[in-house]
Amino acid sequence: MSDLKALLTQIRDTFRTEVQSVTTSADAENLRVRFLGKKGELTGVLRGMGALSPEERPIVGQLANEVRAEMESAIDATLQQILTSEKEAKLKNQQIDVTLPGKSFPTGSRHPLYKAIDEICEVFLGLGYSIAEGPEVEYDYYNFEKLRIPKGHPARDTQDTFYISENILLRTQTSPVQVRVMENTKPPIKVVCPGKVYRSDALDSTHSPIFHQIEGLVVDKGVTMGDLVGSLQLFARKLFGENTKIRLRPHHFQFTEPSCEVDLTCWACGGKGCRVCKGEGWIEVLGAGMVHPGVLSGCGIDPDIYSGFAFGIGVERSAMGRYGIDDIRNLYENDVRFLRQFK
Ligand code: 2U9
Repeated sequence: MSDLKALLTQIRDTFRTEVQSVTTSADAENLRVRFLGKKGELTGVLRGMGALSPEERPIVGQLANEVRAEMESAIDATLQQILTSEKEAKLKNQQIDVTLPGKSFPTGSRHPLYKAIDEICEVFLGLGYSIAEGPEVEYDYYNFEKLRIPKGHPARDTQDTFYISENILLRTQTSPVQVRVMENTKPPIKVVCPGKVYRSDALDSTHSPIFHQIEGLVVDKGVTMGDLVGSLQLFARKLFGENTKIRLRPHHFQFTEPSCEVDLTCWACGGKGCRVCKGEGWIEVLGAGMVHPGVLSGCGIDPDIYSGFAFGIGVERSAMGRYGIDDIRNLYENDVRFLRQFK
């Protein structure tokens, strides 16, 4: 019995020394297996207890239990300590320095032409208009015929375009969208139609074979030229500022009668005359007129009951004026050094 007691004390002393040098959770587990596992040192002693007399067994048993309890609680306490400090070390390593400068991700920006389209459409949405879109590859019928420009008419010369076939072409204006709206909608109608249009013009500093328009159309009972003037005045003030005035000059379009070109007081000098307006004080931005009765009836709307006005805004010209761009080609070359300025 005294042999076993001495062995137990020796195992305990060895354990006490070794537990001091445990530094990782893996060390602690190894120690547990070595002393308390199935083939561990303490288990070995307990097996030897079978040879003891019934009187000796409880005495050695009690000591063995004390040793086991001490080992278990020492390992648990050590493990707990290690886990806590391992967690602390991990947190320390993972510390986020919120004062570090962030990584910059290069982001693009909206193209100035589309910024201009958005701004203009936003104003008309605020005035109760809806937005309508339609195909860029269009029938001659919708692009010209329905707008009173039959084959051979001189008005076709100023809107020469690209033909896909004899009767299919790239639209020269967004007017065919309004024609489609009129065919399908009973008035009142109040729409703006933004989009790309095509004309076979040579590219120079002010012309491009692809450009953008926003056309508007209002059709209802009793719509007058006074409504047109009032609406365009409101639009000009909202987009260019409260002091902006408009001026109408007589003009001719096949699809409107009467027709006019519309000037705004120069946004740079307010009307005094400067470099931007070439000393005029006025800048031409859009064309407009009362929808020709022949166009209304051609789209199934009775001109004796309904009347309407229409207008067209050249987006490139508006954007160039607003942003001081002197060459239209800048808008299509997609040079980021140019585009970055409109961020
Ligand atoms: C329908 C009836 C009438 C649309 C209109 C203009 C006047 C106009 C130009 C502005 C600059 C073209 O891009 S631009 O060169 N447009 O002056 N457009 S009235 O009139 C319509 C449209 C559709 C059914």
